[in-house]
Formats: sequence, C-alpha cells, structure tokens
Amino acid sequence: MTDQTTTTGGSRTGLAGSARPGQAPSPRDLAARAPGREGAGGTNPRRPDAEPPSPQPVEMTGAQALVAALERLGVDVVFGIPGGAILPAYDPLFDSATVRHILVRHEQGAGHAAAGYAQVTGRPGVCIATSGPGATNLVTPLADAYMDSVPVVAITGQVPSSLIGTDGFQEADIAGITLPITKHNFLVTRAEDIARTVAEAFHVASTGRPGPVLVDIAKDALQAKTQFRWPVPFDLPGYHPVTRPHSRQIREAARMMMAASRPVLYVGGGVIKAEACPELLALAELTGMPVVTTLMARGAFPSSHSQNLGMPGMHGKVAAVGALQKADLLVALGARFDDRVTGRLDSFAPEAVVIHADIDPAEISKNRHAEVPIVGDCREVITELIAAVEAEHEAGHKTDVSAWWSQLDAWRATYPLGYDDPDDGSLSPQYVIERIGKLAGPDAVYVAGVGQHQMWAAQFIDHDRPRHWLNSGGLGTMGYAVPAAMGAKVGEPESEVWAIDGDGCFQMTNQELATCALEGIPIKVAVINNGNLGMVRQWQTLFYNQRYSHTDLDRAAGGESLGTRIPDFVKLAEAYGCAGLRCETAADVDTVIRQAADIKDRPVVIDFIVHRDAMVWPMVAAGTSNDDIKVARDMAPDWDVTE
Ligand SMILES: Cc1ncc(C[n+]2csc(CCOP(=O)(O)OP(=O)(O)O)c2C)c(N)n1
Ligand SMILES: [Mg+2]
Repeated sequence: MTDQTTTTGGSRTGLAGSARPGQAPSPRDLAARAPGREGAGGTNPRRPDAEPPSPQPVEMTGAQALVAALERLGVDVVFGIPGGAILPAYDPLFDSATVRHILVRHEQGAGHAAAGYAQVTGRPGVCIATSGPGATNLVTPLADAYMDSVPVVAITGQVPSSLIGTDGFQEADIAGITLPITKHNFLVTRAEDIARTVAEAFHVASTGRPGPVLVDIAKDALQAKTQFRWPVPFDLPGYHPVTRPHSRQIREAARMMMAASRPVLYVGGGVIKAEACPELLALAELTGMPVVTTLMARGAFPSSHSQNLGMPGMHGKVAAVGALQKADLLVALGARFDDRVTGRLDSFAPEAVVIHADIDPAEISKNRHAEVPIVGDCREVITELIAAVEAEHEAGHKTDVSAWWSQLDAWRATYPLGYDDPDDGSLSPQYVIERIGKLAGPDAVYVAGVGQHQMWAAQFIDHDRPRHWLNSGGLGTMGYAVPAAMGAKVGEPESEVWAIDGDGCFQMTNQELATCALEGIPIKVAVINNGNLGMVRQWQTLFYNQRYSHTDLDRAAGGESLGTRIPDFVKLAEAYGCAGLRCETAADVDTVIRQAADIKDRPVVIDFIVHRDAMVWPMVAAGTSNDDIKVARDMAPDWDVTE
C-alpha cells in the first residue's frame, strides 16, 4: 500500500481511480447546493450555521481535521460506536460544540439511523465505526442505502497504513467489500487528504443520484499532523452528473403525451429525492393523467388526490397494476422498472411506449427500452415538461383521457383495497395499521420494517407528504424500522415518528430502543405481532402446500405453543426504559394508539397481537405476469368490467 489517498470508484459515479488536481467549486458552495427540504440550493432552518472559512492553514491532527470538516459541512449529528482504529477521531468529537454523537448499540443501527435521518431531511446522514467488525456491521445498511439511493456518509477507522494488507488485528478491506454497494468509496492514508475527502464524500453522496459513500481512514492518518484549510478544492475528475434535460427530448415527450389515449405517470422515489413533488402535482393536473406511485414514492403525490391510482406492483392496487398493463404510454419519472413493479418483464405493459426520465443514465433502458430517454434531475425535467405541454396546449394539441378514466374508475370501484376481519374475533393487522394512519395523520413519519406489515403500511396509510414514508424498498432489509425511525426522529424531532414493525424484524434491531431511551428520542413502535415471519408464511401458504418450515416465532421447535411470550415485548420495552403497551382487541386499538401518542418523554412500544394468518392482497406471484394479479386467493380481476 502506498502512502497516497486511494480512490476506489463505485459503479454509479464514473469516477476513476486516478487523482488529478481539481478546480471544482468549494465545499461550502456544494454543501449549500446539496438538496435540502426546500430543494437543491435550499437551506434547512434547523441546520446549524456552518463554521466560517479558515483561509489560513491551521495545524491540527487528521482526526481534528475530520471533525472540523464535519462541522464546516454543517453536520449536526453522527451515529456510531468507537473502537481502536477510529479512537483518535472520538477524542476531538468529544469536544465538538455542533456535532452531536449518538452512541448506538450496533453499527447496523448507526447505518439505518443515518439513512432515516437523510430520508426525512434530504441531507446526508452520517455514521461512524471502527475497523474490521465495526465496518462490516455497516455492510447491510450501506447496501440498503445504495438500493434506495439514500445519501449516507460512512466514516470508518482502518488499521494503521503500515498494517494494511497484513491481516492486522481488526483489519477488513471495507473499501473492497463495499465497492459494489456504495456510490463511491475512499481509503485515506494521509492526514492532509482527510478534510478534502470528507467534503468530496458529502458532495458525491448528495448530488446526482444520491447514494452511500464510505471514507475509510487509516489510524496513523488520524494521528498525524496536517495543515487544515477550509474550504478545500475538490479532486473529482469525471464526476459531473447531468441535471439539465435535453430540450429536444422534452419536446418529443410532450408531443407523445398529447398523442396518447391511455397514458400513465409512473412515479418513483427519484421524484422525492429531486424535491419535485409540487412540479409533479402541477404536471398531473395540467394533463389530467393518472398517477401511480411506487413503494418508494408513496407521498410523492397525495394518496388522497383523485388522480392517484395508488401503488403498482406485486402488492399494488388492481387499478394501478391494470393502468400500467393497459397503458399506451408510460411516463416514468425517477422510477427504475424494478421487478416488483413490472412482474414478468416480457409481459409488462405490452402496448406502451416509454418516456423514461432519470438522473442516472444507467437506469434508462436497463430493464425496459425507453423510446424517449431523458437524463436529468426530475425537478428540472418535470418543470420543462410542464412548459412543453403548455406549448402543445397552446398549439391546440390536447390529449383526451376521459375514456381511459372511465376504465380506470371502473377498476377502482370494483377492486378497492380491502380486508376481511378474522372469523375468530382476533385482531386484524390491517385494521391496526389503518387506525394508526388515521389517528397519527399525514404529518407523522411512518417507518416500516419488511414483510406483510410493510405492505399493509404502504397500502392502508394515506401517504400525503413526501419524506414521511420510509422503508427498505430495494434491499428489503428486516431490522430497518427501529433504527431508521430513530434517525428520522433526530432529523425531524417535532414530528411524531411511528415505526410499524413486524415481530420478526423487531427482534433484529430492537437494541436501539436503549439508544432512543438514553438519548431522548421518543419514537413510537407498533409491533404487528402475528407470531411468525408472516410474509414468508404467506408464500408457504400459497406456494408450498402450507408446509410452515421454520416461520413460527412463538412456538417451540416441535411446534407446540408454550403459553408464554418469548420475548415478551412489553417487558422488553420496559427493560429498555420505554413504555410497553399491549393490545389484543379491535375495541382497544384507538385507546392504545392515543395512549402512546400522549407519552412524549420516552419511546413507546405497542405489542399488537394480531391474527396469525392474514394475507397481503392483491398479489402478483413472483415471476408471473401482472396480468395474472389476484385480488384474493384464486380470484382474478375482470379487466373488462365497466362502471
Ligand atoms: C435480513 C432479512 N432476512 C430475511 C429476510 C426474508 N424475509 C422477508 S419478510 C420476512 C418475514 C418478516 O417477518 P415479520 O417481521 O414478523 O413481518 P410480517 O411479515 O410477519 O409482517 C423474512 C424472513 C429479509 N427480508 N431480510
Ligand atoms: Mg410477523
């Protein structure tokens, strides 16, 4: 290993491994331009004032330079756990007046907390870990953030540079390990490279298609002296995300939109990341076109808006799935034609031509050929589309979508989302989730785990605001909810934050309740306790002849019920310094939700004991066509239904 900063290129940046002097804008400019709640260029009122520039070099250690850079980048919180290699950084961190460190109980919690923070604020979330096992514990949240394009900066300590490559104590090649799951990563072995690299990491994480960036810093670089200067010039040759769409493509898209008779706006999470929700609303209302919002885009367009057909995909609404299947034009905005949306790709939307707008050129025509590819930031794309559509209207070209709406309305009316209450009088999980949504309202932040409860939370809560619905969409990471909710509550302390978690997921990361209790982060956790790994059990019910191989969570290995709760989530909550409540009947649901809402001084866990066999419907079985969607077991919709 040399004594140079080694830059390893992630797959989404186009950055090479070489280092050339850069003449990029200052980090201050770039930090100010990083997307905030008010959009690119916006500032968040809660953001602490960034430190003034330090034009004169100041001598300090690499560790002090790291903390000084974080302060100047406006970082107000980092989630982490110390250890040998990162210890030099923890010393100056102890003194920082503006960077709050939250000591988590597992580095996975730090990573998801950083992601939760980033998703509600729009600013990069920061996590910090030591070398080896500390760093490898970040692998899952980094992969998660990569799949969902969340700006996370992970800082890890590395063994001293003289030990790198020797299997030194707690050495793991975390840059190598995370190369395919980070937007970019860096190994820093010189103190003088630390501040610049951290500034670059923030820039890369938060510009273009957002994503996680890892900065691995050798211990001796943290300990060595350097001259700290701020701002620092960037050295990112080859990293120039295109945000401005091509005007010819925009005009062509507008023409096609006016010529379509069965168009659909297929909206993905990129619209939220680009802060393009007001523009989307304007475009939808200008064109009268139906909108579908993917799992990652719930809240990008109000659920309550009459043009919102709901969520498409494996557990999407019949009208949303049918709209895509029967469309003659798809306008895909910040969406990526994920297999959970398309079903069997070769039978997806067979009659549609595709306009695909995305900031990442690698997404366009990746899964489905786009007749009109548009590379650009969704906010700029939609703004220009609005102008181009207005010009079409002025020229007398206007699409008539009334017949299309008759069809869509017939599907909506005939196949609304619904559920049956369990016959045995036990609690319906959908009812619990629906009531949380109604009582906590559109201003609350909802964070789901992964499984049936996640799908019901996507389906039965009205998501009317962007950045208020957080979940692990791409990776499907059980254990995401509690730590992500913790990060969300830190990012948006005035909002009520509800983790809606499964009994399986909750057992993966509930140790962060200790962090929440000690750090004063009063989240609410609704455990939808069906006693099993429900989503897997559903597949066993449907596709494995009801052979429930290893999905029971509340039974002994032999299958018998023990008559005791292992663990008892109420006692567990109390052991962690939280309030623990339990609810087993529909009659008590509202009372217990209100009770939880009134507890503001500590986290609350509600153990909702629900029916063990409720299923998520509709469903497109994995690998089958969207045309074969079922609204209940063996029940297919009639696509020819009319109102
Ligand atoms: C880390 C991880 N391991 C395994 C899985 C596979 N998996 C998907 S959903 C699920 C069940 C989740 O159970 P629970 O949290 O109880 O939620 P439920 O489906 O019952 O609502 C499992 C095991 C996963 N997504 N993530
Ligand atoms: Mg479960």
